[in-house]
Amino acid sequence: MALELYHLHLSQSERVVWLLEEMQIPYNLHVFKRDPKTGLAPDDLKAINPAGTAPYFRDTSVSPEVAISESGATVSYILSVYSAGSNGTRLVRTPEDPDFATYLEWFHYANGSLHASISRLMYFQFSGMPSDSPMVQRLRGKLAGQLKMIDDHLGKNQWFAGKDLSAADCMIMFSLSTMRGIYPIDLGPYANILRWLRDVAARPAYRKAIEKGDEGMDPLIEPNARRFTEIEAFRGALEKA
Ligand SMILES: N[C@@H](CCC(=O)N[C@@H](CS)C(=O)NCC(=O)O)C(=O)O
Repeated sequence: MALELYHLHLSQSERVVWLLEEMQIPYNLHVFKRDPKTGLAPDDLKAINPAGTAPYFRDTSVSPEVAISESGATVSYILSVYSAGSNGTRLVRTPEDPDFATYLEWFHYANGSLHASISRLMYFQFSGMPSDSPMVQRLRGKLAGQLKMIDDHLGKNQWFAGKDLSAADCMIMFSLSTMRGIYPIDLGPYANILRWLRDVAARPAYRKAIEKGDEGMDPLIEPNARRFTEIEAFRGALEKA
């Protein structure tokens, strides 16, 4: 097996690093740092991935080789082809599992709804749009509703798809942790989300993923997480946020 994962520092490709660490599947990790000025992918990553983003994933053990540049598709591919991982960890749910529909819903909620809301707000923040503008207020209200719904769910379930960790947790984690270094969100009112963040950060595989991909950065699990002001393009907006 030759799995190649191209990961961008402080980015949603951490989802795939974490998944592979949980499943203990051998892979080669190629880490790229964000451009310190623009915060975007560096040219050497853009030269490898035509989409210019991370994650970028290749499975060279099959012919023709597989190449994917969407995190959700990469996670689904790994789960379909290597389902149980080398240590038997089963992070996928199938129609026979009682939590199958819940799993699917949260898996897709990660990028389809939660990250979509946060990244829209992030672009407004970068554009300098005042935080009291009607559009920002409206989106913030929507995000607060989403966080409340997640918090209620995690009040009744230890993990997103019930009592065990699943790939739905791997998909959601980035938006509620590392992403807050780019778009700050106060999670103080959401005790169940904070409990879940602590549970994730206590997992050796998650720690290992962050250690390998983000140079041992402390996971962003506090109610008010640190901000990535070391990146010039983020600094101005983050200092005002
Ligand atoms: N929907 C894609 C998003 C990929 C994406 O936009 N990745 C960001 C990192 S969070 C990136 O590579 N940004 C660098 C750039 O756009 O130059 C996924 O889930 O993989």
